[in-house]
Amino acid sequence: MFDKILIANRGEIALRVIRACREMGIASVAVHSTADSDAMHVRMADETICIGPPSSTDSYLSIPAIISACEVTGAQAIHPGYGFLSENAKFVQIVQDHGLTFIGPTAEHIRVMGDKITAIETMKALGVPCVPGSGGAVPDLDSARSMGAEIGYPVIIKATAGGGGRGMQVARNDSEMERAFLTARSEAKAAFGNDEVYIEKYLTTPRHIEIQLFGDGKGGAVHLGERDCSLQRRHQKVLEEAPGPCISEEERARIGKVCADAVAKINYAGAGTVEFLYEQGEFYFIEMNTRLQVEHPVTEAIFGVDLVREQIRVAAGLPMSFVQEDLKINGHAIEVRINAEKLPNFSPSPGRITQYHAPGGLGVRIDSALYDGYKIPPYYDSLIGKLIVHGRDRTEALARLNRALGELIVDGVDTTIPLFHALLEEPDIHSGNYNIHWLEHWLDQTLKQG
Ligand code: MV4
Repeated sequence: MFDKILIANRGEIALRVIRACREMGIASVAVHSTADSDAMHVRMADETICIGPPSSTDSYLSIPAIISACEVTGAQAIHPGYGFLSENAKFVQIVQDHGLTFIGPTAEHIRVMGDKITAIETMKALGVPCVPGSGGAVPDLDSARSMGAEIGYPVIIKATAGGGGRGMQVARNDSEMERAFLTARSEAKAAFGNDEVYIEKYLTTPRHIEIQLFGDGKGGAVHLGERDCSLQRRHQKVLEEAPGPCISEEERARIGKVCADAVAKINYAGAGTVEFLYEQGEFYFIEMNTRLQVEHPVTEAIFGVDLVREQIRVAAGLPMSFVQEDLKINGHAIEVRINAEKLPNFSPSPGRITQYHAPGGLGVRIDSALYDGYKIPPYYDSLIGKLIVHGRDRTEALARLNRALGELIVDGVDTTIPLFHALLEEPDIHSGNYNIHWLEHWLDQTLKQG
Protein backbone atom coordinates (compact mmCIF):
# COMPACT_ATOMS: atom_id res chain seq x y z
CA MET A 1 0.00 0.00 0.00
CA PHE A 2 1.11 3.58 -0.61
CA ASP A 3 2.54 5.65 2.26
CA LYS A 4 1.66 8.99 0.69
CA ILE A 5 -0.84 10.12 -1.95
CA LEU A 6 -0.92 13.48 -3.70
CA ILE A 7 -4.36 14.83 -4.59
CA ALA A 8 -4.29 16.73 -7.87
CA ASN A 9 -7.53 18.59 -7.20
CA ARG A 10 -9.29 21.07 -4.90
CA GLY A 11 -12.62 21.64 -3.17
CA GLU A 12 -14.96 18.96 -1.90
CA ILE A 13 -13.43 16.14 -3.97
CA ALA A 14 -9.96 16.83 -2.54
CA LEU A 15 -11.49 16.52 0.96
CA ARG A 16 -13.23 13.32 -0.09
CA VAL A 17 -9.89 11.75 -1.07
CA ILE A 18 -8.07 13.08 2.03
CA ARG A 19 -10.76 11.43 4.20
CA ALA A 20 -10.27 8.05 2.50
CA CYS A 21 -6.48 8.36 2.87
CA ARG A 22 -6.75 9.15 6.56
CA GLU A 23 -8.99 6.17 7.25
CA MET A 24 -6.48 3.96 5.42
CA GLY A 25 -3.47 5.35 7.31
CA ILE A 26 -2.04 6.99 4.19
CA ALA A 27 -0.49 10.47 4.34
CA SER A 28 -2.10 13.04 2.04
CA VAL A 29 -0.55 15.88 0.08
CA ALA A 30 -2.75 18.79 -0.99
CA VAL A 31 -1.65 20.89 -3.94
CA HIS A 32 -3.02 24.40 -4.29
CA SER A 33 -2.88 27.54 -6.36
CA THR A 34 -2.09 30.89 -4.76
CA ALA A 35 -5.85 31.61 -4.81
CA ASP A 36 -6.47 28.54 -2.63
CA SER A 37 -4.01 29.12 0.25
CA ASP A 38 -6.97 29.34 2.66
CA ALA A 39 -8.94 26.48 1.12
CA MET A 40 -10.24 23.66 3.31
CA HIS A 41 -8.36 20.94 1.40
CA VAL A 42 -5.11 22.73 2.29
CA ARG A 43 -6.15 22.91 5.96
CA MET A 44 -7.14 19.26 6.12
CA ALA A 45 -4.25 17.55 4.33
CA ASP A 46 -1.14 16.25 6.11
CA GLU A 47 1.15 18.23 3.79
CA THR A 48 0.62 21.04 1.33
CA ILE A 49 2.45 22.48 -1.62
CA CYS A 50 1.73 25.53 -3.74
CA ILE A 51 1.83 24.68 -7.45
CA GLY A 52 1.14 27.96 -9.21
CA PRO A 53 -0.98 31.04 -9.81
CA PRO A 54 -4.82 31.15 -9.70
CA SER A 55 -5.42 30.15 -13.33
CA SER A 56 -6.15 26.37 -13.50
CA THR A 57 -4.01 26.09 -16.61
CA ASP A 58 -0.96 27.14 -14.61
CA SER A 59 -1.77 25.18 -11.43
CA TYR A 60 -4.27 22.30 -11.22
CA LEU A 61 -3.82 21.54 -14.94
CA SER A 62 -0.05 21.99 -14.98
CA ILE A 63 1.51 18.55 -15.49
CA PRO A 64 5.08 19.70 -14.67
CA ALA A 65 3.87 21.39 -11.47
CA ILE A 66 2.00 18.26 -10.30
CA ILE A 67 4.87 15.89 -11.11
CA SER A 68 7.37 18.20 -9.38
CA ALA A 69 5.09 18.33 -6.33
CA CYS A 70 5.24 14.52 -6.12
CA GLU A 71 9.00 14.56 -6.36
CA VAL A 72 9.36 17.25 -3.69
CA THR A 73 6.98 15.57 -1.22
CA GLY A 74 7.79 11.94 -1.96
CA ALA A 75 4.20 11.03 -2.83
CA GLN A 76 4.04 7.66 -4.62
CA ALA A 77 0.61 7.97 -6.19
CA ILE A 78 -1.71 10.66 -7.56
CA HIS A 79 -5.48 10.79 -7.12
CA PRO A 80 -6.89 13.08 -9.82
CA GLY A 81 -10.46 13.51 -8.45
CA TYR A 82 -12.83 14.55 -11.25
CA GLY A 83 -12.31 17.25 -13.90
CA PHE A 84 -8.81 18.76 -14.28
CA LEU A 85 -6.33 15.96 -15.22
CA SER A 86 -8.62 13.03 -14.37
CA GLU A 87 -9.24 11.95 -17.98
CA ASN A 88 -5.99 13.11 -19.56
CA ALA A 89 -4.26 10.09 -21.13
CA LYS A 90 -1.05 12.04 -21.75
CA PHE A 91 -0.86 12.92 -18.05
CA VAL A 92 -1.34 9.27 -17.04
CA GLN A 93 1.53 8.26 -19.32
CA ILE A 94 3.82 10.93 -17.85
CA VAL A 95 2.90 9.89 -14.30
CA GLN A 96 3.93 6.31 -15.13
CA ASP A 97 7.10 7.42 -16.87
CA HIS A 98 8.13 9.10 -13.60
CA GLY A 99 7.67 5.87 -11.64
CA LEU A 100 4.50 7.13 -9.98
CA THR A 101 1.05 5.49 -9.83
CA PHE A 102 -2.04 7.09 -11.31
CA ILE A 103 -5.09 6.16 -9.23
CA GLY A 104 -7.42 5.34 -12.10
CA PRO A 105 -7.54 3.40 -15.37
CA THR A 106 -4.73 3.05 -17.90
CA ALA A 107 -3.83 5.78 -20.39
CA GLU A 108 -5.05 3.47 -23.15
CA HIS A 109 -8.53 3.01 -21.61
CA ILE A 110 -8.82 6.77 -21.11
CA ARG A 111 -7.81 7.36 -24.74
CA VAL A 112 -10.25 4.79 -26.15
CA MET A 113 -13.20 6.13 -24.14
CA GLY A 114 -12.23 9.77 -24.73
CA ASP A 115 -12.77 9.33 -28.45
CA LYS A 116 -16.53 8.81 -28.67
CA ILE A 117 -16.38 6.75 -31.87
CA THR A 118 -13.78 4.30 -30.54
CA ALA A 119 -15.75 4.15 -27.27
CA ILE A 120 -18.91 3.13 -29.16
CA GLU A 121 -17.03 0.66 -31.37
CA THR A 122 -15.42 -0.92 -28.29
CA MET A 123 -18.61 -1.17 -26.27
CA LYS A 124 -20.65 -2.43 -29.22
CA ALA A 125 -18.10 -5.20 -29.85
CA LEU A 126 -18.36 -6.11 -26.14
CA GLY A 127 -22.13 -6.56 -26.41
CA VAL A 128 -23.29 -3.25 -24.90
CA PRO A 129 -26.44 -1.89 -26.62
CA CYS A 130 -25.76 1.34 -28.53
CA VAL A 131 -27.90 3.99 -30.30
CA PRO A 132 -28.60 3.14 -33.95
CA GLY A 133 -26.22 5.28 -35.97
CA SER A 134 -23.27 5.82 -38.21
CA GLY A 135 -20.87 3.69 -36.18
CA GLY A 136 -18.02 5.78 -37.48
CA ALA A 137 -16.95 9.22 -38.65
CA VAL A 138 -19.18 10.92 -41.23
CA PRO A 139 -16.78 12.60 -43.66
CA ASP A 140 -19.03 14.90 -45.69
CA LEU A 141 -22.53 16.29 -46.18
CA ASP A 142 -23.50 13.68 -48.80
CA SER A 143 -22.64 10.85 -46.39
CA ALA A 144 -24.51 12.67 -43.61
CA ARG A 145 -27.65 12.94 -45.77
CA SER A 146 -27.58 9.30 -46.75
CA MET A 147 -27.00 8.35 -43.08
CA GLY A 148 -30.01 10.49 -42.13
CA ALA A 149 -32.17 8.70 -44.67
CA GLU A 150 -30.90 5.31 -43.53
CA ILE A 151 -31.24 5.85 -39.75
CA GLY A 152 -34.48 7.83 -40.11
CA TYR A 153 -35.02 11.37 -38.80
CA PRO A 154 -34.64 12.94 -36.31
CA VAL A 155 -30.89 12.39 -35.97
CA ILE A 156 -28.21 13.99 -33.81
CA ILE A 157 -24.73 14.95 -35.03
CA LYS A 158 -22.05 14.73 -32.35
CA ALA A 159 -18.35 15.61 -32.14
CA THR A 160 -16.05 12.58 -31.87
CA ALA A 161 -13.84 14.52 -29.46
CA GLY A 162 -16.89 15.82 -27.59
CA GLY A 163 -18.86 14.56 -24.66
CA GLY A 164 -20.80 16.47 -22.07
CA GLY A 165 -23.02 17.98 -24.75
CA ARG A 166 -20.66 20.34 -26.58
CA GLY A 167 -20.75 20.34 -30.37
CA MET A 168 -24.12 18.57 -30.81
CA GLN A 169 -26.78 19.43 -33.41
CA VAL A 170 -30.19 17.87 -34.11
CA ALA A 171 -31.55 17.53 -37.67
CA ARG A 172 -35.30 16.82 -37.78
CA ASN A 173 -35.42 16.17 -41.54
CA ASP A 174 -33.28 16.15 -44.68
CA SER A 175 -33.63 19.89 -45.23
CA GLU A 176 -32.15 20.60 -41.78
CA MET A 177 -29.14 18.34 -42.37
CA GLU A 178 -26.90 20.82 -44.18
CA ARG A 179 -27.11 23.45 -41.43
CA ALA A 180 -26.87 20.87 -38.62
CA PHE A 181 -23.90 19.03 -40.14
CA LEU A 182 -21.90 22.14 -40.95
CA THR A 183 -22.65 23.77 -37.57
CA ALA A 184 -21.67 20.59 -35.67
CA ARG A 185 -18.43 20.38 -37.66
CA SER A 186 -17.42 24.00 -37.10
CA GLU A 187 -18.40 23.90 -33.40
CA ALA A 188 -16.38 20.71 -32.96
CA LYS A 189 -13.39 22.32 -34.66
CA ALA A 190 -13.66 25.43 -32.48
CA ALA A 191 -14.20 23.56 -29.20
CA PHE A 192 -11.84 20.59 -29.64
CA GLY A 193 -9.58 21.43 -32.59
CA ASN A 194 -11.02 18.33 -34.30
CA ASP A 195 -13.97 18.55 -36.70
CA GLU A 196 -14.74 14.83 -36.86
CA VAL A 197 -18.42 14.04 -36.22
CA TYR A 198 -20.73 11.01 -36.12
CA ILE A 199 -24.48 10.57 -36.36
CA GLU A 200 -27.04 8.80 -34.15
CA LYS A 201 -30.79 8.39 -34.10
CA TYR A 202 -32.07 11.26 -31.90
CA LEU A 203 -33.99 9.93 -28.91
CA THR A 204 -36.62 12.54 -28.11
CA THR A 205 -37.57 11.94 -24.45
CA PRO A 206 -35.03 9.66 -22.77
CA ARG A 207 -33.80 9.54 -19.21
CA HIS A 208 -30.06 9.71 -18.40
CA ILE A 209 -29.20 6.47 -16.63
CA GLU A 210 -25.58 5.67 -15.79
CA ILE A 211 -24.16 2.42 -14.46
CA GLN A 212 -21.38 2.52 -11.85
CA LEU A 213 -18.67 -0.03 -12.60
CA PHE A 214 -15.55 -1.08 -10.81
CA GLY A 215 -12.76 -3.16 -12.33
CA ASP A 216 -9.76 -4.83 -10.68
CA GLY A 217 -7.54 -4.42 -13.76
CA LYS A 218 -7.08 -8.19 -13.93
CA GLY A 219 -10.23 -9.34 -15.67
CA GLY A 220 -12.61 -8.90 -12.75
CA ALA A 221 -15.35 -6.27 -12.54
CA VAL A 222 -18.60 -5.57 -10.71
CA HIS A 223 -21.48 -3.15 -11.19
CA LEU A 224 -23.03 -1.01 -8.47
CA GLY A 225 -26.37 -0.38 -10.11
CA GLU A 226 -27.47 2.82 -11.75
CA ARG A 227 -27.97 6.49 -11.04
CA ASP A 228 -30.68 8.58 -12.67
CA CYS A 229 -29.15 11.94 -13.58
CA SER A 230 -31.87 13.22 -15.88
CA LEU A 231 -32.31 16.51 -14.02
CA GLN A 232 -29.77 18.66 -15.83
CA ARG A 233 -29.46 22.24 -17.01
CA ARG A 234 -27.20 22.94 -19.98
CA HIS A 235 -25.54 19.54 -19.52
CA GLN A 236 -24.82 20.27 -15.86
CA LYS A 237 -26.36 17.78 -13.45
CA VAL A 238 -28.46 19.34 -10.74
CA LEU A 239 -29.92 16.37 -8.81
CA GLU A 240 -28.97 12.70 -8.97
CA GLU A 241 -30.54 9.65 -7.37
CA ALA A 242 -29.97 5.94 -6.92
CA PRO A 243 -31.55 3.59 -7.65
CA GLY A 244 -33.28 5.02 -10.74
CA PRO A 245 -37.00 5.47 -10.01
CA CYS A 246 -37.95 3.72 -13.27
CA ILE A 247 -35.48 0.81 -13.32
CA SER A 248 -36.60 -2.65 -12.19
CA GLU A 249 -34.42 -5.14 -10.34
CA GLU A 250 -34.38 -7.36 -13.45
CA GLU A 251 -33.33 -4.53 -15.76
CA ARG A 252 -30.59 -3.48 -13.31
CA ALA A 253 -29.20 -7.01 -13.05
CA ARG A 254 -29.27 -7.46 -16.84
CA ILE A 255 -27.68 -4.18 -17.97
CA GLY A 256 -25.33 -4.22 -14.95
CA LYS A 257 -23.98 -7.63 -15.91
CA VAL A 258 -23.59 -6.66 -19.57
CA CYS A 259 -21.52 -3.61 -18.54
CA ALA A 260 -19.47 -5.37 -15.85
CA ASP A 261 -18.65 -8.23 -18.24
CA ALA A 262 -17.66 -5.70 -20.92
CA VAL A 263 -15.17 -3.81 -18.74
CA ALA A 264 -13.89 -7.05 -17.18
CA LYS A 265 -13.02 -8.27 -20.66
CA ILE A 266 -10.79 -5.25 -21.34
CA ASN A 267 -9.12 -5.49 -17.87
CA TYR A 268 -10.48 -2.13 -16.84
CA ALA A 269 -9.04 -0.83 -13.55
CA GLY A 270 -10.86 1.28 -11.00
CA ALA A 271 -14.08 3.28 -11.10
CA GLY A 272 -15.88 3.85 -14.38
CA THR A 273 -19.33 4.94 -15.43
CA VAL A 274 -21.21 3.87 -18.52
CA GLU A 275 -23.79 6.45 -19.58
CA PHE A 276 -27.02 5.40 -21.25
CA LEU A 277 -30.08 7.03 -22.61
CA TYR A 278 -33.09 5.03 -21.43
CA GLU A 279 -36.32 5.20 -23.40
CA GLN A 280 -39.29 2.82 -23.52
CA GLY A 281 -37.55 0.13 -21.53
CA GLU A 282 -34.38 0.10 -23.68
CA PHE A 283 -30.83 1.17 -22.82
CA TYR A 284 -28.67 2.93 -25.41
CA PHE A 285 -24.96 3.47 -24.62
CA ILE A 286 -23.70 6.99 -25.34
CA GLU A 287 -20.40 7.52 -23.47
CA MET A 288 -18.12 6.10 -20.81
CA ASN A 289 -16.50 8.22 -18.10
CA THR A 290 -13.18 6.83 -16.89
CA ARG A 291 -13.17 8.66 -13.56
CA LEU A 292 -14.87 8.88 -10.18
CA GLN A 293 -17.94 11.05 -10.71
CA VAL A 294 -19.30 13.96 -8.70
CA GLU A 295 -22.46 11.97 -7.89
CA HIS A 296 -20.67 8.82 -6.62
CA PRO A 297 -21.97 9.34 -3.04
CA VAL A 298 -25.53 8.23 -3.89
CA THR A 299 -24.09 4.87 -4.98
CA GLU A 300 -21.93 4.71 -1.85
CA ALA A 301 -25.01 5.37 0.29
CA ILE A 302 -27.18 2.58 -1.08
CA PHE A 303 -24.39 -0.01 -1.32
CA GLY A 304 -22.54 0.97 1.86
CA VAL A 305 -19.13 1.05 0.15
CA ASP A 306 -16.27 3.58 -0.04
CA LEU A 307 -15.45 3.94 -3.73
CA VAL A 308 -12.32 6.06 -3.16
CA ARG A 309 -10.91 3.41 -0.81
CA GLU A 310 -11.51 0.83 -3.53
CA GLN A 311 -9.79 3.03 -6.12
CA ILE A 312 -6.71 3.27 -3.89
CA ARG A 313 -6.71 -0.49 -3.17
CA VAL A 314 -6.90 -1.45 -6.84
CA ALA A 315 -4.22 1.10 -7.81
CA ALA A 316 -1.96 -0.49 -5.16
CA GLY A 317 -2.50 -3.91 -6.73
CA LEU A 318 -4.85 -5.22 -4.02
CA PRO A 319 -8.15 -6.94 -4.83
CA MET A 320 -11.46 -5.11 -4.48
CA SER A 321 -12.97 -5.65 -1.03
CA PHE A 322 -16.26 -7.03 -2.44
CA VAL A 323 -17.60 -9.34 -5.13
CA GLN A 324 -20.86 -8.90 -7.05
CA GLU A 325 -22.84 -11.13 -4.65
CA ASP A 326 -21.88 -8.88 -1.71
CA LEU A 327 -23.46 -5.84 -3.35
CA LYS A 328 -27.06 -5.42 -2.19
CA ILE A 329 -29.04 -2.19 -2.44
CA ASN A 330 -30.24 -0.70 0.83
CA GLY A 331 -32.84 2.07 0.41
CA HIS A 332 -32.68 5.16 -1.75
CA ALA A 333 -30.29 8.13 -1.96
CA ILE A 334 -30.56 11.59 -3.53
CA GLU A 335 -27.83 14.18 -4.08
CA VAL A 336 -28.35 17.85 -4.80
CA ARG A 337 -25.53 20.05 -6.04
CA ILE A 338 -25.14 23.30 -4.14
CA ASN A 339 -23.57 25.82 -6.52
CA ALA A 340 -22.55 29.41 -5.77
CA GLU A 341 -24.83 30.73 -8.51
CA LYS A 342 -27.54 33.35 -8.75
CA LEU A 343 -30.95 32.32 -10.03
CA PRO A 344 -32.65 32.52 -12.45
CA ASN A 345 -29.64 32.63 -14.78
CA PHE A 346 -27.23 30.53 -12.73
CA SER A 347 -24.58 33.23 -13.00
CA PRO A 348 -21.50 32.61 -10.84
CA SER A 349 -21.68 34.14 -7.37
CA PRO A 350 -18.25 34.00 -5.75
CA GLY A 351 -17.49 35.86 -2.52
CA ARG A 352 -17.24 35.52 1.23
CA ILE A 353 -19.35 33.04 3.23
CA THR A 354 -20.71 35.01 6.18
CA GLN A 355 -22.59 32.12 7.76
CA TYR A 356 -22.45 28.37 7.15
CA HIS A 357 -24.42 25.71 8.94
CA ALA A 358 -24.40 22.12 7.70
CA PRO A 359 -27.41 19.89 8.34
CA GLY A 360 -26.96 16.62 10.18
CA GLY A 361 -28.91 13.71 11.61
CA LEU A 362 -29.76 10.27 10.33
CA GLY A 363 -29.13 9.66 6.64
CA VAL A 364 -27.54 13.04 5.88
CA ARG A 365 -24.11 13.53 4.32
CA ILE A 366 -22.51 16.81 3.29
CA ASP A 367 -19.46 16.81 1.03
CA SER A 368 -18.28 20.40 1.03
CA ALA A 369 -15.11 22.42 1.50
CA LEU A 370 -17.03 25.43 2.88
CA TYR A 371 -16.43 27.00 6.27
CA ASP A 372 -17.54 30.17 8.05
CA GLY A 373 -15.63 33.13 6.63
CA TYR A 374 -14.30 31.24 3.58
CA LYS A 375 -13.95 33.37 0.45
CA ILE A 376 -15.00 31.45 -2.67
CA PRO A 377 -12.50 32.40 -5.38
CA PRO A 378 -13.86 33.35 -8.83
CA TYR A 379 -11.46 31.15 -10.82
CA TYR A 380 -12.97 27.68 -10.50
CA ASP A 381 -16.13 25.59 -10.72
CA SER A 382 -19.17 26.94 -8.87
CA LEU A 383 -19.88 23.66 -7.02
CA ILE A 384 -19.51 24.46 -3.31
CA GLY A 385 -21.10 21.42 -1.78
CA LYS A 386 -23.20 18.33 -2.21
CA LEU A 387 -26.04 17.35 0.08
CA ILE A 388 -26.68 13.62 -0.01
CA VAL A 389 -29.61 12.04 1.80
CA HIS A 390 -30.32 8.36 2.31
CA GLY A 391 -33.64 6.82 3.33
CA ARG A 392 -35.28 3.40 3.49
CA ASP A 393 -37.17 4.30 0.31
CA ARG A 394 -37.56 7.19 -2.13
CA THR A 395 -40.39 8.82 -0.14
CA GLU A 396 -38.27 8.87 3.01
CA ALA A 397 -35.24 10.19 1.07
CA LEU A 398 -37.34 13.07 -0.31
CA ALA A 399 -38.70 13.92 3.16
CA ARG A 400 -35.15 13.82 4.52
CA LEU A 401 -33.91 16.06 1.69
CA ASN A 402 -36.62 18.58 2.54
CA ARG A 403 -35.71 18.44 6.23
CA ALA A 404 -31.95 18.75 5.59
CA LEU A 405 -32.36 21.64 3.14
CA GLY A 406 -34.33 23.41 5.87
CA GLU A 407 -31.35 23.14 8.23
CA LEU A 408 -28.73 24.18 5.66
CA ILE A 409 -27.54 27.79 5.89
CA VAL A 410 -25.15 29.29 3.33
CA ASP A 411 -25.08 33.10 3.61
CA GLY A 412 -22.98 35.72 1.85
CA VAL A 413 -23.28 34.37 -1.69
CA ASP A 414 -26.22 33.31 -3.86
CA THR A 415 -26.72 29.56 -4.14
CA THR A 416 -28.90 26.99 -5.86
CA ILE A 417 -30.53 26.02 -2.52
CA PRO A 418 -33.83 27.83 -3.34
CA LEU A 419 -34.07 25.79 -6.55
CA PHE A 420 -34.26 22.58 -4.50
CA HIS A 421 -36.92 23.95 -2.17
CA ALA A 422 -38.96 24.79 -5.29
CA LEU A 423 -38.34 21.40 -6.93
CA LEU A 424 -39.61 19.63 -3.80
CA GLU A 425 -42.99 21.33 -4.40
CA GLU A 426 -43.33 19.57 -7.78
CA PRO A 427 -45.54 16.46 -8.11
CA ASP A 428 -43.36 15.19 -11.00
CA ILE A 429 -40.33 15.14 -8.68
CA HIS A 430 -42.26 13.14 -6.10
CA SER A 431 -43.57 10.68 -8.68
CA GLY A 432 -40.18 10.40 -10.42
CA ASN A 433 -41.87 11.39 -13.68
CA TYR A 434 -39.11 13.32 -15.43
CA ASN A 435 -36.74 12.99 -18.41
CA ILE A 436 -33.66 14.88 -19.67
CA HIS A 437 -35.80 17.84 -20.81
CA TRP A 438 -38.01 18.21 -17.73
CA LEU A 439 -35.77 20.65 -15.79
CA GLU A 440 -35.15 23.04 -18.69
CA HIS A 441 -38.89 23.21 -19.43
CA TRP A 442 -39.69 23.73 -15.76
CA LEU A 443 -37.04 26.48 -15.42
CA ASP A 444 -38.43 28.28 -18.48
CA GLN A 445 -41.97 28.13 -17.11
CA THR A 446 -41.32 28.69 -13.41
CA LEU A 447 -38.27 30.83 -12.69
CA LYS A 448 -38.31 33.30 -15.53
CA GLN A 449 -42.01 34.08 -15.28
CA GLY A 450 -42.37 33.69 -11.53
C1 MV4 B 1 -28.30 12.21 -27.19
C2 MV4 B 1 -29.61 12.69 -27.01
C3 MV4 B 1 -30.60 12.13 -27.79
N1 MV4 B 1 -30.31 11.17 -28.69
N2 MV4 B 1 -28.05 11.26 -28.10
C4 MV4 B 1 -26.13 15.28 -24.26
C5 MV4 B 1 -24.81 15.20 -23.60
C6 MV4 B 1 -24.15 14.00 -24.11
N3 MV4 B 1 -23.59 13.27 -23.03
C7 MV4 B 1 -25.19 13.22 -24.83
N4 MV4 B 1 -26.36 14.05 -24.90
C8 MV4 B 1 -27.46 13.64 -25.55
N5 MV4 B 1 -27.26 12.67 -26.48
C9 MV4 B 1 -29.05 10.75 -28.83
N6 MV4 B 1 -28.78 9.80 -29.75
C10 MV4 B 1 -29.82 13.69 -26.05
C11 MV4 B 1 -28.74 14.17 -25.32
C12 MV4 B 1 -29.06 15.18 -24.33
C13 MV4 B 1 -28.94 14.91 -22.96
C14 MV4 B 1 -28.47 13.69 -22.49
C15 MV4 B 1 -28.35 13.43 -21.14
C16 MV4 B 1 -28.73 14.40 -20.23
C17 MV4 B 1 -29.21 15.62 -20.66
C18 MV4 B 1 -29.32 15.89 -22.02
C19 MV4 B 1 -29.82 17.10 -22.45
C20 MV4 B 1 -29.92 17.36 -23.79
C21 MV4 B 1 -29.54 16.40 -24.73
